[in-house]
Amino acid sequence: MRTPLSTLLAGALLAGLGLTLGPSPATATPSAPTGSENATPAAINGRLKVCGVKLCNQYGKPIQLRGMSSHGLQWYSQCLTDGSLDALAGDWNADVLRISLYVQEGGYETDPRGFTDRVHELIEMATARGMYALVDWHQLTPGDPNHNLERAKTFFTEIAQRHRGKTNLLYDIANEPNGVSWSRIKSYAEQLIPVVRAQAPDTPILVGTHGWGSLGISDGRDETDVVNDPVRASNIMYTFHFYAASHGEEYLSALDRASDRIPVFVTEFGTQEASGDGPNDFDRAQRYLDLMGRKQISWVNWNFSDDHRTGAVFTTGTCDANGPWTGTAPLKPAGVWIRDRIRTPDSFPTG
Ligand code: IDC
Repeated sequence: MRTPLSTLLAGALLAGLGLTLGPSPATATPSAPTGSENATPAAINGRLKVCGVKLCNQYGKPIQLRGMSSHGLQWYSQCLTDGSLDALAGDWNADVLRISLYVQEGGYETDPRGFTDRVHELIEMATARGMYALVDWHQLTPGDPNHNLERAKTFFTEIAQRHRGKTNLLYDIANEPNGVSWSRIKSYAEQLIPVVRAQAPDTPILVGTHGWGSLGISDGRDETDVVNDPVRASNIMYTFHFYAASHGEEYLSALDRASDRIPVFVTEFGTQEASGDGPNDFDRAQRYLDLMGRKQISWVNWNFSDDHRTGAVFTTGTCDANGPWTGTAPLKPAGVWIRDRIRTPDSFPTG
């Protein structure tokens, strides 16, 4: 059970009055008191839509999704099991699972059929647990997404077609463009988006920004490249990634400025260094979380695996042993910290 029934009933009454319960934006606006088994983030919020610079639920109310990204499926698929996803949905109370499909480095390009099938399967597993499924086309090396445009068209056409009846999908079409200008990324997005929309006209699409998803900051540029030359498509958001121990004030203020002007979704962040390893900077990570809570910026943390690095939430060996998955016992410090912040409702009022 995700939400006590009394909270649900109260929430439904408030929702009817156009009010929300404050604490947990993504779960605070029930459509009807349908019983606790249906009180999942995806059931409550339904089809999402970009509204101004925010992400809104089926009632047009701004919400914030919080959840976890998988590690690369080619390496850590064994961390995504019935048990681990039960824990993510039921113990962590996550709203969203990001399914990280690397294209290179032993990923999609080596076995398009096998990886596409695995993504289908993971979408079904997230859906069965009432979570949103954020499908991440994890291009990284090479950094120009155009390199994989034809592959992306093939992949997303099948994904969008197969899951067109679902209301819980989000597509992240370029993980971290790097070494490439914003105008080239925009051109990629404008070629791919119509292909996806032909199958799934209403699914929000997330577009990676230049400089490894830094809104250009890591390239010595900034968000004005995007603000002044946005992708010509509706129902899209732009992504921002940060690693708290590496990315300081300049990145924080870019996120703050940009999110006033364009819809931003933080599809990946870590509490440690950009390597996904090294010491955690929980203080700075909390500043980002406070900002994102205040502005209802959705976020997804990297990563739900037992990789040896500090940014993988589970201790090494957890996945091969198939758990245990719940509670804090199997978690590294970053895992304990992020689980708390996914579980615990924001203290910020919504709306
Ligand atoms: C890292 C993985 C590591 C892998 C490396 C290269 O943890 O196992 O060898 O990628 O593929 C990102 C990327 C994400 C990175 C992560 C941590 O999106 O793929 O994962 N990171 O370095 N951007 C900033 C950090």
